[in-house]
Amino acid sequence: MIAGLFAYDGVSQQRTASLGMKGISHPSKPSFVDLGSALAWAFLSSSFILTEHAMKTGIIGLPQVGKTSLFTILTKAHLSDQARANPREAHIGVAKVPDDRLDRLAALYNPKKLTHTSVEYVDVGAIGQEALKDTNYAAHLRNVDALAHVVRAFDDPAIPHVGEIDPLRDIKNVEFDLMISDLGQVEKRLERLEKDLKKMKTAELEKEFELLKKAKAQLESEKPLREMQMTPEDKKRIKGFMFLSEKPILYVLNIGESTELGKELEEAGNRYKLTEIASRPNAGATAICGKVEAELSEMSDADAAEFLSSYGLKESGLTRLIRTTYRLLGVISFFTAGEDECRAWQVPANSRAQEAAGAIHSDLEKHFIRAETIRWDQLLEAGSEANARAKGTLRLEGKDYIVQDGDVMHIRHSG
Ligand SMILES: Nc1nc2c(ncn2[C@@H]2O[C@H](COP(=O)(O)OP(=O)(O)OP(=O)(O)O)[C@@H](O)[C@H]2O)c(=O)[nH]1
Ligand SMILES: [Mg+2]
Repeated sequence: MIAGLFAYDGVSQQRTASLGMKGISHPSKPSFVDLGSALAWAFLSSSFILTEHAMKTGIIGLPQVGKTSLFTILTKAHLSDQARANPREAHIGVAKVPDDRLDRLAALYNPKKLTHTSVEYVDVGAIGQEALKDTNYAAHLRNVDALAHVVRAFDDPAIPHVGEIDPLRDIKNVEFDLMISDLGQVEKRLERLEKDLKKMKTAELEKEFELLKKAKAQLESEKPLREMQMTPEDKKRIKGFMFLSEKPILYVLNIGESTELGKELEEAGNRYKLTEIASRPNAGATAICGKVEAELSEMSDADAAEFLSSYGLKESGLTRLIRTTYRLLGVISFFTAGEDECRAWQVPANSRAQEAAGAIHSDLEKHFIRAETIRWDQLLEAGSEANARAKGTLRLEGKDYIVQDGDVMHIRHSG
């Protein structure tokens, strides 16, 4: 059976028929006619979890730099004063990834449902060597996929800060703490490995030993592990340690209010000398003004747009921050579009079309035939799938096609 469907719920109905015909029964799984439950079940299917689990970003930084304020506006969380004050408690929340391309597709299809992708943020107490010795605290950070390091650049005598405002110094201090924490772990494991290798030599243990010695040298020369060149095998080998300095990092400059905020935000990286550090492997920088973002988050969309333009801004710093985090995580979005649902799907960059189909549903991956593919802007330009097909901008791609950020895909499958 070949069916081209742009929307997910079409696919789920297709599943009903095909699974029924093959007589596969899943007593614990819902009827696939029920779309809500079908999606819930999709969340449980293994390939879905691999590709579509919300990526986690840990918000770190020195005391009183604006971490919790940023977390609150990102995730629209309502924290009690008690939760805010407790440094041992991590706050976890989800932020929708804003995507203007998806919004524009939705304007074309007018779907019943519009689904963005999301990023999960974890806000922990202030970082420091003592805090990192706390296993609970460290565990929260080890579990994230990337770090957003909030750095204070705003001046406010009422809010204490160690010394002068000096973002680069603060960044180096925090990097140092991350590296010390990793070094402790590396040394402990090396000691253990040395003992084990005396008892029994295996190729795998020797490889791990060599790799960790390399990591130790890297850390001792005060370079984070995210800058160490590694083969994919080596990466896998040390994945289990969840080293903190290995995680991609986004430096978030929290700058003060200004009437020329647009210009200030743009120039902040240069002004605070972050250009070099942000251009290193797996690193990036962005600037926000926490105060203004807090005000924006209380406004209606229309008021927010007016407010932004009065500061000479096209988009909120928050939107940019979420987008940059997404890029740093090494993921891209492709879309499915239809009258029932327009939806963004998150897959690792360089995914093949067949793998991307698996992000929607494992059955689509298994029974993949081809993907009708078009760039989001070409689809908008054509005005409809039929027009795009007539113009030849709607392509038929095979299973090995590398999905591009912004592709709209329509998976043809036999199932
Ligand atoms: N002037 C100014 N004050 C800010 C800004 N962001 C946060 N603050 C204030 O700084 C104080 C600390 O903010 P939090 O968001 O709690 O900072 P934090 O980094 O989570 O603090 P700890 O978790 O205690 O380390 C609060 O009084 C905020 O109102 C900002 O952009 N400008
Ligand atoms: Mg806090």
